[in-house]
Amino acid sequence: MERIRTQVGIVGAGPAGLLLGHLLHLEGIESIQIENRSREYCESRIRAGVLECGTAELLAQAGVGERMKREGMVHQGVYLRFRRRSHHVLFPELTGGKCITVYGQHEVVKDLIAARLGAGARISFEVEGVEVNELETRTPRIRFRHGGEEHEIVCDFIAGCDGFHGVCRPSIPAGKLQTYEEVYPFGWLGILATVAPSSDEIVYTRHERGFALLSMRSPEVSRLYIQCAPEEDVGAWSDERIWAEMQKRFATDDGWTLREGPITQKGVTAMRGFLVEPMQYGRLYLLGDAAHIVPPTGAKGLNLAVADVRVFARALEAFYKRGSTELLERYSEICLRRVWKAERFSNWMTRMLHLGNGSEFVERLHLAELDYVTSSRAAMTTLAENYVGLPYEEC
Ligand code: RFL
Ligand code: PHB
Repeated sequence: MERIRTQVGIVGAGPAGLLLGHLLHLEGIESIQIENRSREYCESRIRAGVLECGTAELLAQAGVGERMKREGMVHQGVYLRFRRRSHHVLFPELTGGKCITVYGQHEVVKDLIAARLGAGARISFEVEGVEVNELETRTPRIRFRHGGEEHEIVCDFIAGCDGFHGVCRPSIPAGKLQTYEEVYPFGWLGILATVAPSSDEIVYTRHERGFALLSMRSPEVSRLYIQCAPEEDVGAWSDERIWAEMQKRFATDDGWTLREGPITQKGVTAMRGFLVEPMQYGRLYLLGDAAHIVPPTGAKGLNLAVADVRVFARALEAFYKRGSTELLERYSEICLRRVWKAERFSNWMTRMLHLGNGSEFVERLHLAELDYVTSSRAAMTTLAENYVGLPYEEC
């Protein structure tokens, strides 16, 4: 068995794990990273698309924002569409000049993998049998198989960046974490289509047939979603059926048209809110989806992962450079303040925009809420400041 010593062992090469490895490297802190999927799989997994203002700035400051600045699309606002009319929410005038960047998560992942490997980092893809052990000690360990051989990483800290279905969170002994969960009765059927986006900015639509979302990945590629049942069978949705449903939900009275094109990817995502408290046990720290999940309606998941990484990287810097454990002790508390606000915002956006199975009274309340949000500057500011990203917690 090969035994390797490092400062930080990182489990998972999604955005959280990769960005953490990169920020630590910039501070001269050594890490080793393992991932159970292939590099190609990680680089082509289509997920989030919206970067908060602070996320884009952080990537740029860390030197991994070159391509994002060139190819990412800076958007000044979003459209809220209901009763067949679109209403624009313009962010800069409501948030002191802030915008969002539409840039695919898989592009962020590609940029980060290139930066890590370019700096000579060790990332082992396609590992198997990952276990995290001795979490209560000063030398926690990660065991895994790679290329048929057993390996063990002995480190000072383990960063659990292995997503919602990873092994890190379930390795924490029962009773040590408090879990909070909300399963939403909604799913999203998402598609990627080779067609120029039909809107200059993202469109969130509430319709009596259900929610629909129009987003994009480039001037040639559209990303669209429609509300469906959480357990919807994607096989039941032919391309023709998907476009016909989208045409109905996005329809307006002002002559706008939805362009159709070849569908290159289809998938269904169930929606949940989930988090654990604290986000840490012994020397194992959980970051990103490993610790919390939000429904995608607020576009917060990736951005929360980046915010966790920012706090944890600073905490490790304080530990290695000044011997201070204060930030490490406050890691969970600092992150959870932001996470709970993102859960709140995502819950609000989800309920307001989706068709529930509640009463007609509740449905009318949601329409009144949309009417209010699009007509009151105060209400619009609430949406805007959360969407572009609340200020980072001081640390
Ligand atoms: P990830 O991206 O899930 O990465 C975890 C990595 O760990 C690996 N892994 C393991 N590695 C080693 N050993 C094991 N035992 C392992 N188990 C798992 C996995 O293969 C993977 O590579 O978590 P991370 O880094 O925390 O990043 C979180 C984001 O991916 C997630 O929050 C967002 O995608 C959520 N999300 C959105 N977030 C936004 O901020 N804006 C959006 O617009 C947005 N839209 C979305 C979304 C998520 C969606 N889906 C599919 C859930 C839209 C959708 C449809
Ligand atoms: C996306 O572009 O994939 C996207 C945009 C906004 C959301 C969720 C996903 O709220």
